[in-house]
Amino acid sequence: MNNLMKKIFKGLIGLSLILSTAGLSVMASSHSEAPLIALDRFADNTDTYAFRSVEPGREGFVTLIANYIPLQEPSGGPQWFRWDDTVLYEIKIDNTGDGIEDVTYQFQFTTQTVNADTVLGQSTVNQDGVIGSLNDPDYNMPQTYTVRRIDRRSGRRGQLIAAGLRTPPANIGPRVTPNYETNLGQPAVYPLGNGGKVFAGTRDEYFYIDLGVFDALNFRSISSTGGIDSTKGYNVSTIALEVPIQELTSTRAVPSGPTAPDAVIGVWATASRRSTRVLSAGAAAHNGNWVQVSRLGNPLVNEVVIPLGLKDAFNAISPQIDGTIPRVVQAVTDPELAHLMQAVYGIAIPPAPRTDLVSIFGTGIPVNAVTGPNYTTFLSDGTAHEYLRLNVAIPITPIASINRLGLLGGDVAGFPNGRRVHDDVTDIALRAVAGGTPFTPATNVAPNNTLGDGVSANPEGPLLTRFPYLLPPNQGNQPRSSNQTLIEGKLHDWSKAPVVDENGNFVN
Ligand SMILES: [Ca+2]
Ligand SMILES: [Ca+2]
Ligand SMILES: [Ca+2]
Repeated sequence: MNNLMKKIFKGLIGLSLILSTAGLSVMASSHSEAPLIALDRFADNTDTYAFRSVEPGREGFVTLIANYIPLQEPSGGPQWFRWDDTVLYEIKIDNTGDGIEDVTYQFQFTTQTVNADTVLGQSTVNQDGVIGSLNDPDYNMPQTYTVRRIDRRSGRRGQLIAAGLRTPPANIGPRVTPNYETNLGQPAVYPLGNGGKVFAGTRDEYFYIDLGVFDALNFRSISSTGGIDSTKGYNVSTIALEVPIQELTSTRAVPSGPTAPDAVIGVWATASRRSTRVLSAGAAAHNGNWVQVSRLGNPLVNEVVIPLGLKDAFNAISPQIDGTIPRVVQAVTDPELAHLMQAVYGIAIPPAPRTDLVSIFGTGIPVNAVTGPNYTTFLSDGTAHEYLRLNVAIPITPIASINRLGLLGGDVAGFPNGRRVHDDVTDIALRAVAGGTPFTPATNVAPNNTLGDGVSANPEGPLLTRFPYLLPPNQGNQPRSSNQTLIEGKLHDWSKAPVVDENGNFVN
């Protein structure tokens, strides 16, 4: 443990002892106020991403992606999935290390109804029954949204940076939504006044994982192949935002280099609901203050690190107070998952306290001998705050050279430097928790450093090479349960990995 890490760790423990009473009261109030997010999927964060844009020519921008509403069955009509008009969706950036957001982007949606006198929902036959564009009258329940930017230093005043933007409908099928990506997907990418872009709509779930992890680590495989993607064929709702680097840093400038004091930003996403919902016959009124019900920074933290009794509370709190809750700190310094790995796989794990994990998830990685003088993700006021940390001065890795294992694969532009959509965070997290990294040399041996869930690619195909990167949504007329389905006139065998082109058309 170097001196800096010692100091941070002492700070964590000290704070947690002093403030343990405050931590407990947070738990109690959240138990009585926060709904269980599993019962509230329209406000459920699934993944958060933050990376310097890898689309050619866009290195001066950061792409922020917040996904919500998990495991969407593409054929779930006639309403399909849409954004919840009563939820406040937000992406937050801390650039000073205190765990408090300095820049916030807010997204709010409004659903219109063109023709209420139809048995159908999102689409109907108002004209010819084909939704050929975002403004087509057959798009019967279009949603529009606003984007607001709040800057803490300018007095928390919200600035409206876009309004009236239409979201695309669901990918209903080739009859109602033909040429989906050309007609509806790409037209829903809007330019912003700051030179950036924004998109909000349904996409293919790119977070591939074999959910055998929840069956006591009962993976079909514990390496890079041999698993089955549990999210195959499902969609997710994506907010993607691209903004200039200088809009996010503490100096409001492009940092001079990776070790400059303004080079690292912290990123997380949240969902909030009004505190009161009043039901009456056929209607619901939403009033009161916004209450945060979901939060997501680093992947898999709330799933596999935070203990069950704290999961709802963790969803409701700000990163500002993470380090003040002893049980949250302990969950990271001595994670249960590591002990489970030790028992199931019979492997040695690093001893607690896991300062390696505290730095990855809670404080950022300081400059060190392993990653060299030009690498750091450190951003902390001395206390742990859990969110993604992106060093915006580390150069991008061109798409063709990206390694899915990020830093562990020698690709310093990837996780845990922010999180790219390309990063296989399941394998990275399994190896990190098992101590299979250069930060814990004694356990950086097989199988600790070769662990994986057996899924290393998205079965629907590789990412787009342009914003919003995620693939078009899977079509509603292809039930995901059957092994052989007719897709755009061709019999498709789901047991083989399908490949789609950038228009969402299957090419095999
Ligand atoms: Ca801050
Ligand atoms: Ca997928
Ligand atoms: Ca994997």
